[in-house]
Amino acid sequence: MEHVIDKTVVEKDNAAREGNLRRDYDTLGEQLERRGIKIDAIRDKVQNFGVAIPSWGVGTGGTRFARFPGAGEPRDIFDKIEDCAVINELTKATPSVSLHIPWDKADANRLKQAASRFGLGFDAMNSNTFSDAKDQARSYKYGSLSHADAGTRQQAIEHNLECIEIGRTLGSKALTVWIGDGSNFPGQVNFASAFERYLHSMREIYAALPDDWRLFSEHKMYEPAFYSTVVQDWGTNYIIAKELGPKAFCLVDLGHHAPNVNIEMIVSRLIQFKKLGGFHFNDSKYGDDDLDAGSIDPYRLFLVFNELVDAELNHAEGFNPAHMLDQSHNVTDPIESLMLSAVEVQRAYATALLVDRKALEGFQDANDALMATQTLKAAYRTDVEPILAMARLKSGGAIDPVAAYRAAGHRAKVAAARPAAVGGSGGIV
Ligand code: LRH
Ligand code: MN
Ligand code: MN
Repeated sequence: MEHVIDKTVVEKDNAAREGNLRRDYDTLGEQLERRGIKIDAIRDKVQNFGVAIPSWGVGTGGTRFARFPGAGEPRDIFDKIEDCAVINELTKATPSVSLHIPWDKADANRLKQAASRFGLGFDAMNSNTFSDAKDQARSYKYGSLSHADAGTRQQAIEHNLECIEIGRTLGSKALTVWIGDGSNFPGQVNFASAFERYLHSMREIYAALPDDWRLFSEHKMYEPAFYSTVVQDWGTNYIIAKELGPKAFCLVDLGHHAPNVNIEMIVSRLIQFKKLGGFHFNDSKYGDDDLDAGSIDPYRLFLVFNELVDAELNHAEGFNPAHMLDQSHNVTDPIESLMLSAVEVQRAYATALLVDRKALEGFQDANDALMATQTLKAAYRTDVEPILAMARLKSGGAIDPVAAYRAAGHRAKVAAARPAAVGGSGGIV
């Protein structure tokens, strides 16, 4: 397997940190032992936990006002795959890439080869009918899968079928459909007709799914449509998954809800009714901010994982969520942000594994609200960094991914090889 980052740099950086890490790990191990938890078992679970990198996340994003490209921006999907490889080499937490078509369109066999050089696989394929591709016959300005015009709907359906075809060659097993369809003014569309047309289009896409694939529909409250959105919330999303059939599931992007919505409870409902397909992890303060996972409200991320771990330990039927990041970076190096987000997601998983579930159940049954919530807090307050770092070390990654990345001077190297990207106005979703 090829490496992008010089292994000797990582080894040197690890060597300087390993002694302290082992001491910290042993100390934490002792503490956890007192709580009846085997630290190595948690570390093993963390080691096996992966989250996919969105190909679109490794470039600098932007807002609708401006985009300020960074140095060494990936020029194409092959550079993006190389950047994804860096993230996985150092964190050992991101074994796959989630592609967006047509942004990442290239010969599928070449794509597969490029990824397998670095031992990377492909998670869900993403279709794009929220912007117009070059030379496409009909515009998505007024919608795609729910468009009033049958020809435009057909074009959007065919695009999704093409994504499935590309994904088949790549070994992907899922298609995520997010549409921007909706309206900006009351009266602009008939809610029921638009949703009916959407369902009709999705049925055709569903019918083309290979047997071992899943179809994820992703809801989002608003943006780009600001009055109504066709797939606006988890309720509508659940209806979609239910209407389509057993291979259809709901995808939860953490940034796609109204502020203060209880996302962990949505997650619980979808698990209970076997329709949780997966996640786009990120964080937000106001809307679909696409900030780094756990950067604003790490406790919420923990509470989401508390539900996921509960389902995992209870062997909830059909429970197999896809874990993906979906972020946009304006002021940080995307590789650094994505590495830290992958680590944050693992942190939420590890801390949720520490919850004393038996005690929690007892407090719930006894209506002891204070102790129940303290049981969650006791897990959340535990600093699991030594577990995460040890999992990385054992898998051949970096104890401190950002430090190793900086020591390797990777950004400067690619900046020299990749010509500067042009800035300009925004237009990111
Ligand atoms: C929409 C979204 C969706 C898209 C991605 C680029 O806001 O979250 O997942 O595919 O952003
Ligand atoms: Mn998303
Ligand atoms: Mn989004």
